[in-house]
Amino acid sequence: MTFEKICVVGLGYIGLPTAAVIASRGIEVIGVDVSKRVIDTINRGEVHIVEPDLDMLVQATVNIGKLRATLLAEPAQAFIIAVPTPFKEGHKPDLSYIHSAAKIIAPALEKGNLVILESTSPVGATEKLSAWLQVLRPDLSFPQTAAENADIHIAHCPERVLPGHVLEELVSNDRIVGGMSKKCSDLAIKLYKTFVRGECYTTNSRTAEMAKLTENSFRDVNIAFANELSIICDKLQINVWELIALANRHPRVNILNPGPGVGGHCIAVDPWFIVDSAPEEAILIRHAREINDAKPNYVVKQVVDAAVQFKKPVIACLGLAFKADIDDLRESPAVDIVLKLAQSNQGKILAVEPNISHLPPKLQEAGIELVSLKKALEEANILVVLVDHKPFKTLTHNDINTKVIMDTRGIFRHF
Ligand code: SAJ
Repeated sequence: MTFEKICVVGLGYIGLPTAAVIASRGIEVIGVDVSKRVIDTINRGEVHIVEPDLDMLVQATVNIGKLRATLLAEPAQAFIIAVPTPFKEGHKPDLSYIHSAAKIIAPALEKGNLVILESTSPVGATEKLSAWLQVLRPDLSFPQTAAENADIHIAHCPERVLPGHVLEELVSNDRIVGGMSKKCSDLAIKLYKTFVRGECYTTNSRTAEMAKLTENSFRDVNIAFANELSIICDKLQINVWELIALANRHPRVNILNPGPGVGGHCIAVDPWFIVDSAPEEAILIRHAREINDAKPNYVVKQVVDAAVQFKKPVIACLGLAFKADIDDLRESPAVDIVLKLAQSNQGKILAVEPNISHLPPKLQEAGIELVSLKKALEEANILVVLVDHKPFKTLTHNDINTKVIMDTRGIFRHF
């Protein structure tokens, strides 16, 4: 089979770049999303998210007619599902977006089609997707019953791109291809080979699901180690950045960076899927999550303690995004910290976030002001670095030396 038309469901941080990259290879791509605003934006050749070079690629592929966005799925040879998989109460995975995606693509499915689930998923989700599709399309056969002879082929191929480097990593990263049968894997590899330069490794869908969760849990556990170390160092009056730099000179030590906590919709979420599947066994993984989730409260307490020395403290928080040089505020520890500071009535709270133009309503309602870096430097007596955005890293000693500094990212570690 050669792929001439592909339908990508979910046009967010993963779906849109994937759709645009595939379209740039000359394949017709139909992007499907539930948001009319998102569809209209893309069809104008514009983007609704910040990701380096994505705007140019979307504009180019829309202009040449290879990328088009719609509300409904259309018949295609392959369907790529890239919808969110957040957690709900009790850190239980919420598969409702995958279920909705199944309902969206079901009417368009035809014999011979390939369906790929890219969303990060708890173990067993791909089999669930296949079972849902089976119920929605009883006229077609699926791999859980028909294996190699199924009408529809299904695979889990988790996305592994790093926000901020998505376009480059989409092409260069290796892929894990977890087919529900060998034929499913073979077809999925064929599709990825249209744009992936990295290797494609095949396995079954459950191992592919667990591999993705394992990668993000590995990172979470390692960040938890760094965060715990930073708290220990505060107590022992040791500069954690110097300590880590020194320890990392050992050939087999590579400690990550402490920070204000772990954010985003991946690392702060995915380990819970393992904990949910094996609650008795996932002790370290759960503990790492708890350590990282507790870090924002620790930072708030440090700032509150520092604010006592001022009659009317003005606290400028540098950065709201969950990490450097992106606009994504989802699950951001910085947002959590800024809100908690506002709620603790410490004084005036200013937020500097160069990647957004207005504050989300909950921050506005809390009385937080979005200001320029210049204004923050003029007014603040306490500076709290929450994100290591590029413009903050250019600040000099003279810019900040009259202020109390709480640097959770270590950008002023050399001053
Ligand atoms: N962080 C630290 N210290 C560090 C590294 C990160 O505090 O040393 C914090 C960041 O500031 C951020 C959070 O962790 O708040 C997560 O950032 P990240 O850069 O580690 O990861 P994400 O969430 O942007 O992307 C991760 C990546 N996974 C791994 O590196 C194992 C990416 O490859 C995945 O595709 C992505 O999750 C995903 O979609 O699952």
